Amino acid sequence: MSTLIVNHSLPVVRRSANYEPCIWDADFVQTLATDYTGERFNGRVNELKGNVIGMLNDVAKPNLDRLELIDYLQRLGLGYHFEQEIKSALTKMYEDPSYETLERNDLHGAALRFRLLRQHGFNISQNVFEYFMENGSFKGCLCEDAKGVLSLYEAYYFSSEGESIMEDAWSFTSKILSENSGNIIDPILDMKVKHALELPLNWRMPRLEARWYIDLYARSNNMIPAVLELAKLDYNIVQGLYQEELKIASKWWKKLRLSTKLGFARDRLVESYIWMVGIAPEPQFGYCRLEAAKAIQIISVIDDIYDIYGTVNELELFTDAIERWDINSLQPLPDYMRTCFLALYNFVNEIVYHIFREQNVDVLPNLKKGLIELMKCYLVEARWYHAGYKPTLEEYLENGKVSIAMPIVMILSYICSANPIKKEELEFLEDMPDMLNLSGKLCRIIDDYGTSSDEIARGDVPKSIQCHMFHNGTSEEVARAEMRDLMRKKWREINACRARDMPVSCPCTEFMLNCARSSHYIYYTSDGFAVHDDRSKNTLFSLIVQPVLL
Ligand code: LA6
Ligand code: MN
Ligand code: MN
Ligand code: MN
Ligand code: MN
Repeated sequence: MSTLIVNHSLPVVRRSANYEPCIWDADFVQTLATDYTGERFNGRVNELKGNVIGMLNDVAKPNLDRLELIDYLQRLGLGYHFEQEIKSALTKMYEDPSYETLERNDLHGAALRFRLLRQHGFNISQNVFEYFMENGSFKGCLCEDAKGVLSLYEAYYFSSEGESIMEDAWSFTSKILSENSGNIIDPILDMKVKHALELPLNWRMPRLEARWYIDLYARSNNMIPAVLELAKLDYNIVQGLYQEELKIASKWWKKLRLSTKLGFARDRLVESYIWMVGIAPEPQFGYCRLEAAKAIQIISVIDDIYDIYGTVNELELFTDAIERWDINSLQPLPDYMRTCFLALYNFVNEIVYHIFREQNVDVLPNLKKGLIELMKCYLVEARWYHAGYKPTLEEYLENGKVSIAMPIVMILSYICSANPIKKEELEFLEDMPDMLNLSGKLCRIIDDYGTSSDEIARGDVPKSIQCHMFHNGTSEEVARAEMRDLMRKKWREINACRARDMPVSCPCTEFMLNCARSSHYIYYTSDGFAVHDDRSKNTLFSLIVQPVLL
């Protein structure tokens, strides 16, 4: 403990990220309201749900129609209402041996069935696409079938490493789609192609995809009015829940006044909440969204301390303080760190209290452990930066998969959504299962892709792009292309892993996938978390503020 004394007499030169202030006024947040309350619309929603269940169970419907219906429901954000019906319809289609013969001339049908079955964990082989190949390549005549090619492209994103037909499918479809995008005669199909080339469906944040797809579906010629009405009502009702949660979170943040005291750090409560809408969008996860959004806000402040504001000496003291977790020994910390420690300490204790009251389970050791690991990895990066050390990409990602804060956010999400919480499940998550290991690295790569330009400019540890550039002697452009390939590769490893179900009772696999999906969106062109641009403003408006017009 020799490092416990800070020499207060030396002037400390502090850096700044010059973050813009928060643009979402807390008073504005309190004005959010909706006409679409559950009480008012439940009757109509149940009626429409009944209609849709009838359609899903209608065995007289051609298989392709039922597959498309499932796809529409999921894209419209309605999948969670019909989990059982969807599973049983897909099981029948999976077990029906006549299916493959039927779809030999229909690339769209074959690819759609492949994608939906894979998504729901069925073991369907890539060989279903052999009928569309000759001499080892996809048939040239398929170029005319833009709809089929698009479906095959989307199906690729559900494939695993080593599936060579699917890798061919990707080269084939992405080439044809980029060549034809903008010139496809059917305007709806053309929009879908452009959208898919930006980000494929499997990489998209579900709620935003639902909002986008509602408008598109409304203009489709095979649109089913009951499905559209249900999608709009459900979107608006769930938006009302988000508004109430965000109001609670915003009041808490305003009252805490941590950003007044620590003016150098990001003040991004609303953006933190958007992260959680991305990760756990379904209505039943309200407590999880609320608490994990608060956690992301506090963690961003701490990240700014480690990245920018703190000296290495102070950061060592803070890391020690987190390890001790003792409010009786905060004297060595500078004031700003004491404030931050106390905010984190109280926040964690409040969750620990809540869970203990409800479930008689003590989650303090788990939350503490996750936070200690995060701080240690933050400290490693700070030391690397201040020593001018350049890690290899592999070494960097081993640390970066934790410093992205995904493990702690996932453990917290489990704690705030599982009931009952099980010790063995918590331990399983803490041991960094493959899914978390892979998605942690993936999220780190995606975050670096969007944030490292600003980070390097203000001074930071080499991020994944720079690690690759340094150790391979490449340009930034080449390194970026390499990182895009690495994202696809990591996703294919994740897909293989996803087929083996996680032995955890809350939808943690889905949270992890959604975390990567949200990262793709948030960091698509820039740092959409820290920087305000039209894109991030529109995102907030469509997710939280504006209902869909009925
Ligand atoms: C990322 O910012 C940040 F602060 C987070 C809290 C990410 C949220 C993570 C989730 C939801 P930054 P760094 C898992 O790009 O310094 O500053 O690690 O993170 O690159
Ligand atoms: Mn940072
Ligand atoms: Mn950092
Ligand atoms: Mn850093
Ligand atoms: Mn970053």
